[in-house]
Amino acid sequence: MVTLTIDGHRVQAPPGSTILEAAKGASIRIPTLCYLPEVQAIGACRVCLVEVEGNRNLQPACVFPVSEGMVVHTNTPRVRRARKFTVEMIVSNHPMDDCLTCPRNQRCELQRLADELGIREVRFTGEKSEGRLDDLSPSIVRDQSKCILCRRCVTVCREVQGVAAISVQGRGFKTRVEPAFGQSLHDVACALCGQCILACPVGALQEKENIEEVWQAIFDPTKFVVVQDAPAVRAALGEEFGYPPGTLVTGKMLSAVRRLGFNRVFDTNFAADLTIMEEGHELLKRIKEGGVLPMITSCSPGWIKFIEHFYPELLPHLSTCKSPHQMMGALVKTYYARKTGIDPQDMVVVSVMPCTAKKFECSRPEMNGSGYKDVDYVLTTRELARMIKQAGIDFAGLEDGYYDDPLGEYSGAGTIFGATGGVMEAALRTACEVATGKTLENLEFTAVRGLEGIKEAVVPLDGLGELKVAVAHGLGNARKILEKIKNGSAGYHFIEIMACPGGCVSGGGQPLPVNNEIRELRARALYQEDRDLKLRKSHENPSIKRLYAEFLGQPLGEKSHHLLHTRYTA
Ligand code: HC0
Ligand code: SF4
Repeated sequence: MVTLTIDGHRVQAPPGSTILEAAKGASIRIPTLCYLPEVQAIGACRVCLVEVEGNRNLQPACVFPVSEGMVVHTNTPRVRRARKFTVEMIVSNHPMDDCLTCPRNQRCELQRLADELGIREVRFTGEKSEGRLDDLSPSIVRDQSKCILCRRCVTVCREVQGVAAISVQGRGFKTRVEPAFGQSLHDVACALCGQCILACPVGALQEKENIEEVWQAIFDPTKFVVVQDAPAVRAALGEEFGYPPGTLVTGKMLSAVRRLGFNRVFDTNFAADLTIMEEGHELLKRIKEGGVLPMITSCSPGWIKFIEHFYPELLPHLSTCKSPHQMMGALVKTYYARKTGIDPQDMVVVSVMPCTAKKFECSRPEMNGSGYKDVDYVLTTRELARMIKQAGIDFAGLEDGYYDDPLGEYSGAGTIFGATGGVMEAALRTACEVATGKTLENLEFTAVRGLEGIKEAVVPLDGLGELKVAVAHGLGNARKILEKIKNGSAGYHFIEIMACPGGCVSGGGQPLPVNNEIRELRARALYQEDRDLKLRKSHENPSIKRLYAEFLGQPLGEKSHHLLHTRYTA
């Protein structure tokens, strides 16, 4: 360990740590702006400047390494002046008239910094950067006028997602972060994953809101409005209401959506169980009949958009299953409509998702198996929280609510879909039992859990050989696996790919902030729910069995083919 002194306190830190990390360990908070934990430390914004004895210039704490005997001061008049000046300059070029109407109002890192540094006036006026609003994509709105050029979004998009849809263009007051040639995000190879939104410290990147359309549907007496919520929403929604990350708020969420005025509340987890039935059988069929292998999961629409843009030649590897919430939409407007006699034309299906790409997915032409738009609107977890606040609902005071039949019963396998490796684990629980006809002794496939970028496992199929599987999360890791498939070195049968690092628990529509610690806490909540449930395998879900008996017939049957499967052709 290295011993140093920070603000008069003796601090120990592992060799190679930065001053910022060492200070954090000693409960000293150094402000940052361009710094993005686990991804970017470039020392560019100069907000984390500190005095290091023996150095004439102030040094950026996020990149400056600790050394034995070092003496650091984080709160001197010189440091305070320098930080304040930097933030004042940024604020002077920011459209402050927009703060009250900005979706990041009260959650903005620049606002917080200006407050913490005691900025009470803006001394610098003059030329300002010009900003353009790009709201052409169905998922993401970019408001260039609010961008502070911290480059966090650029780094995440390029380094983590391996997409590089946005970059720094121009110089001086004409410097802009945007797609090449000033194009819209809608027109470039953007996955719409929303990871750039999570990285943005201000309101320059946001989801495209659909809140008003949903309120209109709710208040329209001629509409029957159904809501479904994704597995990962319940593990994060509470954070918007002050609960610690990793608090499961399923019960309160259900009461809240009912109070908002939705007519029925169904669970995407149910549809996740259904996906496993279809996908598990598809995998076994491909193995038996010599179909295209490895088969890759198809439930993350950011991932679908990525493969369409960058590896269209590998599209036949995708499972033909639609994503669970799209399956749910198709079932609500057919199976449930028939059961209840409600005209599907009068139905509005709303999905609450941790995902921004799902807003794009629901408007794809493939997604109308019911003869109507299967899912009408997608709200992010953040948008649901906004609606709950707009309606004046005291979230913490709510009793636990319930899901409606017949599309609300779910297994633990459906729940864990929300964490990276969860779809794989759920599929293995079913595929192993269906293939061997034997009951699994250990349901927990821990090799596919956790935040390692690419995970692999070999699962014995009791006398029938073995299943080789891999799991990747984050599009940068997806690219590595796809390259292996292309060069023939991927000997897998089945691969799970999720666009977002950590899986849906840290999708682009989830509450802020997101980091690895929070990813783990949210995932842990889902694994805990799985452990607490009696029903832990998709194929044992009684409502799924009833759905097949009453309506679908069998997995991969004619009706399933029509409603639940599609082929992406780019
Ligand atoms: Fe996911 Fe899903 S698990 S993509 O990650 O498959 O968004 O939570 O809803 O549809 O179920 C997101 C999360 C879903 C879907 C499910 C899948
Ligand atoms: Fe990059 Fe994803 Fe943002 Fe598109 S949505 S710009 S792919 S980070």
